[in-house]
Amino acid sequence: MGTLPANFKWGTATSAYQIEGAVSEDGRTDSVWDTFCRVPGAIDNGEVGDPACDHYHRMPQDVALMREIGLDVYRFSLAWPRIQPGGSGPGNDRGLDFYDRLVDELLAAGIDPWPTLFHWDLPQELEDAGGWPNRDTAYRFADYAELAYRRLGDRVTTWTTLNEPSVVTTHGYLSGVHAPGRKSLADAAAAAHHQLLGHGLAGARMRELAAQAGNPFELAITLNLGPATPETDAAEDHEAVRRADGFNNRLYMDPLWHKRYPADVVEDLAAQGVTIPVQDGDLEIIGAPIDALGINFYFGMQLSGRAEDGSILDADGAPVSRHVLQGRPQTAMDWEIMPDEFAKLLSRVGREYPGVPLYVTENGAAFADKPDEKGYVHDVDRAGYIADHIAAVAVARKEGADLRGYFAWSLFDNFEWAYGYDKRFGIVRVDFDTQQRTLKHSAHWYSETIRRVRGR
Ligand code: IFM
Repeated sequence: MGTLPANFKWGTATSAYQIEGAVSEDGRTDSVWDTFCRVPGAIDNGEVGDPACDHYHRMPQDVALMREIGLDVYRFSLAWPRIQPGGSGPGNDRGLDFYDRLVDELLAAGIDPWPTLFHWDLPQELEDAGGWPNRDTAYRFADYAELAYRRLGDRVTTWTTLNEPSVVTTHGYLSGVHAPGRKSLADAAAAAHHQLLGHGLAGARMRELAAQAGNPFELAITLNLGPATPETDAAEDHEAVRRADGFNNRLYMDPLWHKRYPADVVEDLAAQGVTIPVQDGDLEIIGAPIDALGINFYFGMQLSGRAEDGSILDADGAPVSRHVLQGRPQTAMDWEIMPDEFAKLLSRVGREYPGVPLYVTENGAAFADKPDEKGYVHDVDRAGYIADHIAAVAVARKEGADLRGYFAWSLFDNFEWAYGYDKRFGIVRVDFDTQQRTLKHSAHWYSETIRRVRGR
């Protein structure tokens, strides 16, 4: 699998809404996902994120499992509506207490806590006030970050602001397949900008508090970057790739690195009557230095700029971007498996956006697991997927990308958003009837790999 250094950081990742359950306990209020789950037909089988993995009540035993696997890092997210019910006002001590205990439990187990402030569970009240398309949400986010930082900042040394803002933009506000289920390009563009602004404001606020307290920390953001390749050398296929790369990748990377939005994306949006609502000073705030970039990767797409009938414009007059399968093996999400594209993507980030350490903060696969009578899953497919992607990390490092860690998605089978519980990404199986946890073959394999690379 290539060469990785002994100090490479190994972890797993989860998110609050996908594992915690206890959605109405200890003062937590609804997030947009609680609301979305009540929309008939929004989630497969009408499932909801409660009790999910019941992690809220089983946290100590879950941390013990992480210790058994031998993780260096546990990446999790904080639930905004648990810490600041309703999305404004004072912190909720009972919600904060949970994360306080989690951080202590992790540190006692020798595991580095990596909280993410926002992994999609926006307080419903903020969505009612306009959600991420409303500029005020960015300021509310900084206030919430302060509450979290004040409680945990003495022990947490890496803070991630956002997880995958592009998914919130495209799935939450453009296609509407995720909460809050809106469908508007103008809202999507505003949501993208205000998430980035929230990132910048929250980072600045936490840096200020850290300086006062003498507690330095590393600031990170996690983006899911998807490589796109043209189906043929035709100009329209290259154009489809440019648009996808622009809207999904460069729309986030360029303001963070270069304090500007990519001119071609701004033009694409203008052609559809949409402007990114940037105000004076925003890009300075967004482009303030970060200490780490988290990259989430699952698949890339081969694109054609022509519809099957050969036309280059769709019914609304917009340019066609058609996903064309390459005939590669697929996961249970129907995502084609392409570790070679992952290596290229990581090398590209290292080359085009240098100067910041990189971490793979999510990578993994759902497969149709077949547990035996004891709940054990011999998932050689998942272990193979992870092995091939770790090998891609080693390739990219060789080509100069400053990759320092790999976190498998996910520690547990969990609530996979609009797919409910059917798509299992865990290296640990969760029996959702009994909440029994069972390490899969992939967890044992991961554990052995970590110990081998670490040299102990
Ligand atoms: O489950 C999600 C996670 O919440 C964000 N990244 C992708 C994962 C798999 O779809």
